[in-house]
Amino acid sequence: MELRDLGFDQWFRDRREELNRPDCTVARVTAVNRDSYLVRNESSEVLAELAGNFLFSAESILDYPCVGDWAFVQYHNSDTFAIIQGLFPRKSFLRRKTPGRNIEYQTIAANMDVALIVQSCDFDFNLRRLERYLVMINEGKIQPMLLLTKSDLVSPESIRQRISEVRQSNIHCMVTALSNITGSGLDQVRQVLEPGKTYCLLGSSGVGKTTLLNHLVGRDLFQTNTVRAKDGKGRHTTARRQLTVLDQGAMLIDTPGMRELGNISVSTAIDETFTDIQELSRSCRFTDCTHTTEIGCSVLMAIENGELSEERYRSYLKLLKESEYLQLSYIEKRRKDRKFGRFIKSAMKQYKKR
Ligand SMILES: Nc1nc2c(ncn2[C@@H]2O[C@H](COP(=O)(O)OP(=O)(O)OP(=O)(O)O)[C@@H](O)[C@H]2O)c(=O)[nH]1
Ligand SMILES: [Mg+2]
Ligand SMILES: [Zn+2]
Repeated sequence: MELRDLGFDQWFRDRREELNRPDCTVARVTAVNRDSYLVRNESSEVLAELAGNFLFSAESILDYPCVGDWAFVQYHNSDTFAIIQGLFPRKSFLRRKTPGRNIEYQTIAANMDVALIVQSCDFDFNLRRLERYLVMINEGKIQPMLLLTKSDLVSPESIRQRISEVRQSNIHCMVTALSNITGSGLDQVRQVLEPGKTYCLLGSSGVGKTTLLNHLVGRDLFQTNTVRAKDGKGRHTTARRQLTVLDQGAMLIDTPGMRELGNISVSTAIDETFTDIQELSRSCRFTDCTHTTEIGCSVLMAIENGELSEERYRSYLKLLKESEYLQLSYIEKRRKDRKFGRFIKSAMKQYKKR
């Protein structure tokens, strides 16, 4: 095995030249634990920790290693242990807002080529959620693919129906229905997976991500768990993100089922962060008050009489605007981006004419 087989392509080789760390070798982060990591190179996979100066210079959570990252490492104890000295820039990455009141992000995985969105054909199928995944994946510059699992639990007609709903929503990524029980559709997935490329399984708990991975590995390497019968909800069995190299050469990152996507909960997080404004807005005259121009808006009145600082109000509006953009559907967002692109173009033309 060579580093190239683990995804270390020309782009990373160029970065290696630029970064010039002759004191280190290169390895890929394959798992993230609470405060240790697994890193893998041409010959082995070993436990690793962060160098002290790494901890010192990290400014945000996004600076810490995540699964899929390429790292500069130093090996110790006859290559049985490694210290991570630094990270390569990420060619692509997925992030989401961390649960809780702070508006902070968390990296899910880095340097993957394709994100496999997994929804089950029965309880879990949901177009809105699918669009939100697509927004996140689109932002990460990653190619999406949709896997509809548990096809054994619904009729062929209902599978066709689901796929046509996807198409009607103008979503054009590749879609495959599969069953981990009967094995139908698994060959199609195997054919898609290219050696040297990295794939990431994303989706709710209990949809069968790990079961699929075990099928592709060829044995029950990772733990799976039954779902609740009444609503098909999973039990959050997979607890850490881990990269597995398949015998056929593709790499698959399994992730814990997501309760919420960051961009779904941004507006809730904003309300939680600005409880004072939330409180005030209850006595606005209109229930759908945007607190910008309305008559009888208690938020505007509170600014007027000095109860609420203008600065806080501004940062509230700014975050709200951002979250509105995040909550646009994938399609709307693309449209908006294009519109904005055209706007810039025509503005540049006007400018040049002058
Ligand atoms: N009928 C049916 N059951 C499936 C299928 N795929 C997975 N299951 C079952 O669904 C349950 C959950 O599967 P997991 O693979 O643990 O789900 P997961 O997506 O990894 O869940 P988390 O690790 O919690 O995120 C297990 O009992 C599986 O046997 C399928 O295609 N058909
Ligand atoms: Mg799992
Ligand atoms: Zn108002």
